[in-house]
Amino acid sequence: MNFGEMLRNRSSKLKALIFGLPTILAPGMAFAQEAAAEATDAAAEAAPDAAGGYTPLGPEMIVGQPEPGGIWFQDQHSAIGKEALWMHDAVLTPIITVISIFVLFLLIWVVVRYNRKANPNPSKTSHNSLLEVVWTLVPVLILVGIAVPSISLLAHQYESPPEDALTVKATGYQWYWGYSYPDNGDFEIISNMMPEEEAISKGLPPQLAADNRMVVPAGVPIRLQTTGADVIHAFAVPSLWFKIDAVPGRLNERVMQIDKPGIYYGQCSELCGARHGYMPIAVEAVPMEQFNAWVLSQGGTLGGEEEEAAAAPEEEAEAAGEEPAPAV
Ligand SMILES: [Cu+2]
Repeated sequence: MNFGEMLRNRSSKLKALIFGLPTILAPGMAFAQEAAAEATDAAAEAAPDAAGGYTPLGPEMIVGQPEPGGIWFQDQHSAIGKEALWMHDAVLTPIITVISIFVLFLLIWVVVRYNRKANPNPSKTSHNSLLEVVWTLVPVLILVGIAVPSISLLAHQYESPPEDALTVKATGYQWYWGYSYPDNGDFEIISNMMPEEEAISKGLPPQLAADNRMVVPAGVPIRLQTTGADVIHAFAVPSLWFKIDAVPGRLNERVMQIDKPGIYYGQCSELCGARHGYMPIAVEAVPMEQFNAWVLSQGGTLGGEEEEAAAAPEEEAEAAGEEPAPAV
């Protein structure tokens, strides 16, 4: 366990204590939520194959979401996220902590040892070559030490998606998201915030749950493109270390690769007008077969379906996403 992890674990114990209290005081509330969650699970189990083999994930599959009082990063579920969190926890936080404590110690030492009462005749020293070399060299070495993992992290974050990556385009509208799938027939899903009562009754987090999620396959690279239809929005999902502006007239893109199936919540992160706070992002990562079933249930096509009508279904499934992205 590294330093940042230790701090995070400590804070979560404290949070459990503070935020657990209302739950103890209001057990009825917690019960109602659990019952609702169970009811949703039961409903989901009762109607599998309703949409051609695809069943929306239930609340038990929520992986990435903020927690009350959370002041640390959310757990990361992508390779980039893990690298970046390591950079923060194992490199930056310890260095910041040690330097802060060292400077505080120096300040206290000067105040106590060299105040007018304790040291009536101050030294007239104006130079000390050794000290000056040390206090120049040590910070330089620290910065060089930080630069190595920092620059490689930066380079990893800007790596281009592989050519066969599945393309998903997120468009920010005032005030909802549209997700289109150019490799799968270019259909678009419109995603609005789910009404609060509906979210609670389904056991989903209110103001984060969306009526239609951005469904993507887990474990494969996704070329996520963003653009804005009216003003600048930003597509941000903290548990995937993902944040990119959605700018009108411009197409931004980054690789998103999600380790495991689950639901990952985010929000628009660029002030975009009156309902900026009400355009949540709900990413649903599912195994590839589930994704293909979902695409078909939305009236989309699997990659290369028209050209390779004779191909076996499994091959088609594998080919999903291999169709080159249309020029934009
Ligand atoms: Cu927005």
